[in-house]
Amino acid sequence: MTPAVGHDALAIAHEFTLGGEILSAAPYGSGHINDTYKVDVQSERGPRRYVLQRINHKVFLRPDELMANVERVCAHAFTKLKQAGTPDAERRTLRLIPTRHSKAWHIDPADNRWRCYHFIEGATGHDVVRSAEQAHAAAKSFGAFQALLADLPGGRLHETIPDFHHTPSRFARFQQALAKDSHGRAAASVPEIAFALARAHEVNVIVDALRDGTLPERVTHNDTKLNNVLLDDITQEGICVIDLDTVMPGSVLYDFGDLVRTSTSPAAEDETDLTKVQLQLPMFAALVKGYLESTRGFLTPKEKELLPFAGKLITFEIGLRFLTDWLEGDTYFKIKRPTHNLDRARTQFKLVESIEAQLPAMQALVARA
Ligand code: ADP
Ligand code: GN1
Ligand code: MG
Repeated sequence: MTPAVGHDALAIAHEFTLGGEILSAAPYGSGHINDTYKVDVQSERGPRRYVLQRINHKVFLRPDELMANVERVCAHAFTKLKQAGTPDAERRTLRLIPTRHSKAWHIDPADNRWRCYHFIEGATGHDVVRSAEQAHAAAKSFGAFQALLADLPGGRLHETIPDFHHTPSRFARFQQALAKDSHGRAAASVPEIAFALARAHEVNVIVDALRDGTLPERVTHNDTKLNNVLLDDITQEGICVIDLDTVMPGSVLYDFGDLVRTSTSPAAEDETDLTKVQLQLPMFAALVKGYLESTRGFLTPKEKELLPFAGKLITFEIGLRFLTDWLEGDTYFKIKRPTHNLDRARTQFKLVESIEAQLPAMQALVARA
């Protein structure tokens, strides 16, 4: 999908109760799915910033259910932080700004759904990990997020994307894309296709264990890449988990796994110099430490044992999704260059190889933790 342009974000911003003169609305962030804008407002109390987002309704087919989830999750997290006396609770969870009609989201004439959040100031989402402190902070935050939602009232959340982390379904979709080869691209990705096909036997591990009850279903984030947690610019502490669109029932293993994918390699997700792509064991150690600090109270032995494998499985799954999107003609992830999805698939698969080579060391590290 090429980045969307042409939405009048400035006009949409006026639909929300921003309490001041709206000065500008400019594209913001590096997410692959939604259209995000930073909105600058001059209020009586000084300058204020907000985040305005158009929900990608080609990806999220039931945006109203998605927003119902987001409202519940934000309200629960904020209430619990307040009850715990957390001093800066306002900065530690996303908070929705109501529309002029007191709704949590706005529907424009073209049927797009828009929502607006307070801007989390003084914190940044990083695309590439720079230090073990950052890895530790990110894992601790996502673990704390899972702990915070363990007692979410109101029943099961909606599945905003059914089978989102059903790796065997992702594999089947890849096989269909390969069989169809609708854009004649398979010939340009022979090694990547072979890499994927050689790993078919491992895709069932987590979904099978969820189905037979060996692993518990919990409320999980499901998109825990490093840039979906904002780290304090001064202390590097994890401040706020963002991108709540895929918060739904799942396995904590996919959450931990995506931290391994995005917070252990010194290279970007789309790095084309594959010699730079590798799992750095000290970063993995920092992830394990941070994650266990928040989750020790509820994690089962089986969940703990599978943490290293989860890093490999989700890196493979996301690589598979990039490769599938490449074969299908780039209809899902935003791209900035023609081979962007193929480049991303190659990077993920290189990281899978690096994880495979270090799996025993990772397992030993978790066993000692
Ligand atoms: P996507 O689903 O497209 O990844 P995100 O919700 O992750 O969208 O938002 C995209 C980017 O916008 C984030 O990576 C982050 O940098 C920034 N962002 C999102 N929400 C906020 C917020 N409330 N305060 C500050 N920055 C934010
Ligand atoms: C997307 O929205 P964003 O950019 O945080 C994707 C994730 C992928 C990720 C890969 C809803 O995340 O599943 O892991 O790209 N989100 C959705 O970078 O598909
Ligand atoms: Mg994001």
